[in-house]
Amino acid sequence: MNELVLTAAITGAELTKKENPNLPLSPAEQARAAVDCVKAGAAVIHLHVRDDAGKPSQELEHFRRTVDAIRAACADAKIEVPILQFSTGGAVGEPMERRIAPLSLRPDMASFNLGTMNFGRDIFVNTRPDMRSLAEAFVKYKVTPEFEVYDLGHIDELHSLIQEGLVHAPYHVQFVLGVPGGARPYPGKDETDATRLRFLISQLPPGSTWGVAGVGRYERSLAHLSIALGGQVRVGLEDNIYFSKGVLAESNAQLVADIARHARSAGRDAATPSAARKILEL
Ligand code: KMH
Ligand code: ZN
Repeated sequence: MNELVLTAAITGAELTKKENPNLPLSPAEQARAAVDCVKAGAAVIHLHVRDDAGKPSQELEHFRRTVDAIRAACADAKIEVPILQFSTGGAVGEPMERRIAPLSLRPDMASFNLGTMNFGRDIFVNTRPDMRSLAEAFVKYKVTPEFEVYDLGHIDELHSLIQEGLVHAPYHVQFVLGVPGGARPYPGKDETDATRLRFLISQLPPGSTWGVAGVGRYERSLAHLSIALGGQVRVGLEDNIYFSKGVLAESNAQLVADIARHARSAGRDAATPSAARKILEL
């Protein structure tokens, strides 16, 4: 089977070290985490950054310093620089113009969220006009989007954007499943999850690549399902702070290594960053 593109979502915007002290926040911590994840099999780093107080930030300077730190750490470790995928989701409540701004740094990829939704106790706002401004910025800065799909209607929105000529191939879709307010897996009902995932895949634009990010306790089971169905996988502390029930993950790399090991036993080696660039048509 094809190689597995593993994405590590190393930091996120909603968590603090209170929930997991191993969450990387500073540029140096994020750089170390990125290197360790690449060594463990990750090809893509999904990146949120923080300010000096550890608060979520969409400031250009905060992205720039983390990117520089990751590049330098990869050079020191003599490893390939991973595909860097900036978040344009930011933190709940961040206005769209601030979320768009980092695209001007022209990262390899960036996330593109496809609809307003309940997000735990919050509302994650992505209005239709905002999404159209976001699409224009992706075209302007020539950044490849990763479309974040939390529910069926988000795929419909992707089709609308394509029909309006606002987004263009390649289409890479991340199914983020398990957010309270979005589509959720059925614990213990693997067949139901497989049926639902197969249906979501069947609705994608032709030629799309896709992966699954299972949130919280669904991370591992959905990763295994995606591997079995030929998809890609995202794991990391942004999505899940535990390694197993009640046991905090020691690092992002621990979560990546666990999935890479499983993938290998299922006949899929983890793709290197350059192999992943080919698979994702970057
Ligand atoms: N922080 C979440 C509200 C993304 O990175 O594009 C949204 C998020 C998605 O993390
Ligand atoms: Zn994110």
